[in-house]
Amino acid sequence: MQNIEHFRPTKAIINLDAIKNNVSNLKKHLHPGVQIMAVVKANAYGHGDVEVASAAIESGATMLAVATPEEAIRLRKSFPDIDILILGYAPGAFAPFAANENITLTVYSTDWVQQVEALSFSKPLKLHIKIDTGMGRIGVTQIEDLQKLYNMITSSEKFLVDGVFTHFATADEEEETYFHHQVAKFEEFIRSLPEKPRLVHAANTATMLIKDPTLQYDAVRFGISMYGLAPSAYVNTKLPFPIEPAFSLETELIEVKKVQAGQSIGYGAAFTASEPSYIGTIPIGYADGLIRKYSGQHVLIDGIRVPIIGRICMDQCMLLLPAAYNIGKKVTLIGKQKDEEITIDEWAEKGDTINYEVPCIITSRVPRIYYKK
Ligand code: PMH
Repeated sequence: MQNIEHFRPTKAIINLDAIKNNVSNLKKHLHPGVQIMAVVKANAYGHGDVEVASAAIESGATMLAVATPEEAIRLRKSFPDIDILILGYAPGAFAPFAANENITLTVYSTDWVQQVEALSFSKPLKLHIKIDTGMGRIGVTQIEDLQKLYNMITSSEKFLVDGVFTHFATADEEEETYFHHQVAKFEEFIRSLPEKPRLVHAANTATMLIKDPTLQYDAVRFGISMYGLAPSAYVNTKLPFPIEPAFSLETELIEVKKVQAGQSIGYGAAFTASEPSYIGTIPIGYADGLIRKYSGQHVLIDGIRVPIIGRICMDQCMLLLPAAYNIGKKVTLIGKQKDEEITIDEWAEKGDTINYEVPCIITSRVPRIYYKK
């Protein structure tokens, strides 16, 4: 686990066994033949794209999904044979490159197809048509537009319709009406196609785990719970199997000092000691993704909860210690120590956000160190 290139003690530890267990457990809940598309966009939700993809593939994922051309190209270098789908926008100019690299693109606009048709290709370009059934993001919204797009693609030898998909806006919520409206629209659109493409897919984590397992179609797009996090508090109460978080965040005390009552700490002198206190400094700050909103959040030392005090600086922040710990003492920001655990969900609540955002915004300055048995 020790990597001599990383001198600063601040590290994200990624447990690849947890990723593998989460994918294996999911697989047991899939109908025979349903493929797992591991959603590894945004550097695998901040966990590390290549390593997470490897672990997911070892456990049964047969496809990778990303958001951008750059993410796809990076993964293609490590995985020459696996299907890679870009779920988001790819500019037309990328299409010949995608075809050459066997990267599948998402399509939703006839203008885009027209522009791309004019380019020359070494191989056919694989496409998945995106249907917007209610997310309001990208995708065709009218059956006539779907048919026009489908006909345009299938009448050109440059393209191959490999899939069709949609994305649900409320799969992680208790509400049913909007969700079922989206499902009905998707099925109506699929029925309108002269031929079913190889891969129909719609389910994200929440859909397949709790909302409606019958919506697995040909593939499921497994994201947040592959990382051991529940898509929402509502889903968390209904999970069909326990999930194991993969992301921990650790550092060490780099300074410990005793201050007197009345002494202030940090920018704006925002914290003032009310009694003689030990203050610890840790080398992690907002440039690492520890945004200032996290001031007051607890971290763990010796299994004891200790608060971050004052304003978080760019590269450092300060803790109110219960004792005069030694420099070099391990500090766990996310993860377990003894019987205590600080979860990503706790950080999300403190930051008024969702768990997805917490590891995503831990910046590349924090090395990801991979752990597996
Ligand atoms: N499919 C698409 C098209 C997505 O955008 C996402 C996640 C997933 C599947 C995976 O969802 P899951 O992690 O809930 O399983 N996309 C996003 C997003 O754009 N913002 O937050 C999550």
